[in-house]
Amino acid sequence: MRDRRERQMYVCGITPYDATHIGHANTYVSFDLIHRMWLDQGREVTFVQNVTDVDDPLLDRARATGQDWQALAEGETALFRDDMKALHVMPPQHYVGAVESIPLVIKHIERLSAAGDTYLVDDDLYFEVHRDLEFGGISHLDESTMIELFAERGGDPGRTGKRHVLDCLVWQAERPDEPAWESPFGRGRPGWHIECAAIALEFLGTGIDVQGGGSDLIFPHHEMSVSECHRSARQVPFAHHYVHSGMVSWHGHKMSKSRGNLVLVRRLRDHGIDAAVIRLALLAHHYREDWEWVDGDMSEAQTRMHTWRRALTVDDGPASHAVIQQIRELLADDLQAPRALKAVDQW
Ligand code: 5CA
Ligand code: ZN
Repeated sequence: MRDRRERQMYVCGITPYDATHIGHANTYVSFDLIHRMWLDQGREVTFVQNVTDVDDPLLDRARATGQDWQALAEGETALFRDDMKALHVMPPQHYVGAVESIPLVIKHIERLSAAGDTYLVDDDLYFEVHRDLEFGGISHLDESTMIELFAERGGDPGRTGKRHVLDCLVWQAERPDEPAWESPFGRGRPGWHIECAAIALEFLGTGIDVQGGGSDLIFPHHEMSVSECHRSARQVPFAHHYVHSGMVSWHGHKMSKSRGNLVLVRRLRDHGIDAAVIRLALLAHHYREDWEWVDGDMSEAQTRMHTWRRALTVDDGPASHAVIQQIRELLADDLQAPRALKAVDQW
C-alpha cells in the first residue's frame, strides 16, 4: 500500500463570503508543498477540494449586505482562485461546490439512513456520530471540550430532541428566505460536514493518503465528516494521515472573517507586493506552527527574495544539485520549509 505511486489528498476549501486572508493562504501553501513534493517524487496525485458555496455565514453576509448569495459566492471564489494562482498554489484536479454536490450529498445521506444512522428532530435530519466506533480518534478530545468547540463552530449541542448532544445536522429543512432543494427528506439544504464527506467519497473513496485543512477544522468538522465517511462507505480508515496547518493570528486573535482582523492577500498585492514574496514569508513558518503576522515578516521575505534573485544572475555560482537534494530531504521530513529556505540562503 505504502509503495504505490499514486497519492490522494482532500483539502477543505473556503467558504466564499470574504477575500482570501493570510491565514487561508498559509493553509493552502502548506498543502501545496505536499502536492509539489509528491509530484517531484514522480507520483500521480489526485487532489480534491470543495468550496462551501452555501452555508449559514455566507447567507448571513449576503443578507447583511443586500447581495445575492450566489453572486457573492461566485465573486469571492473567483478572487480566491486568482490569489491562489498568484501564490503559485497548484489547483486541485477536482474543485467542487457544495451546491453542485447536492445530489451526491443526498446519495450519502440515503446510505447513512439505510444503515439506521440518521434520525429526525422536527424536520431536520441528524447523523448519530457514535455509530462510528472511531468517532473521537482524530481530535482525541474529552467530551466537554468537544461540546464547547461544537457550540463555537457551527454546532447545536443545546438543541432538545437529539439522541446525543454531539449528533450533527446532515439535512436542514427549508427556512424562510433561504435557498432549498428537493430531497427524499423534504426540501432543505445540506449540513456542513456531509458536504465534505460526500465530495471526498465520490472523487477519492476511502483509504486516501491525506485529509487536510487548518487546525480549527479538527473538531468538529473533520471528526464528524470522517465519521460520516466511515459509515457511508462502510470502510475504515477514511484517511491514513489527518494533517492540520497552524493558525495565523493578527492583533492577538486568530485571523478570521467573522472577527474581521484580516490581512488580505489581495490588498497586499494591490499595494504592489509580489505574491512570491508573500509565499516566502509564509514558508518561513513551519506548517504546524501557530504564529502572529507582523509587518516585519514581509520585509524579511523581501530581502531574502532580492538576495536569491541576485544570486541567480551570477553566471559562475555554485552548482545547485546538492541544495536541491537537501530541500527534498527537508520537505520529506515533515515539511521543514523554514530549514529549506535557510539551505537556499546558505547556497
Ligand atoms: N469551507 C470550510 C471548510 S469545508 C471552511 O472552513 N472555510 S474557511 O473559509 O473558513 O476556511 C478555509 C481554510 O482556511 C480552512 O482550512 C481553515 O482551517 C483555514 N483557515 C481559516 N482561518 C485561518 C487562519 N487564521 N490561519 C490559518 N488557516 C486558516
Ligand atoms: Zn470541509
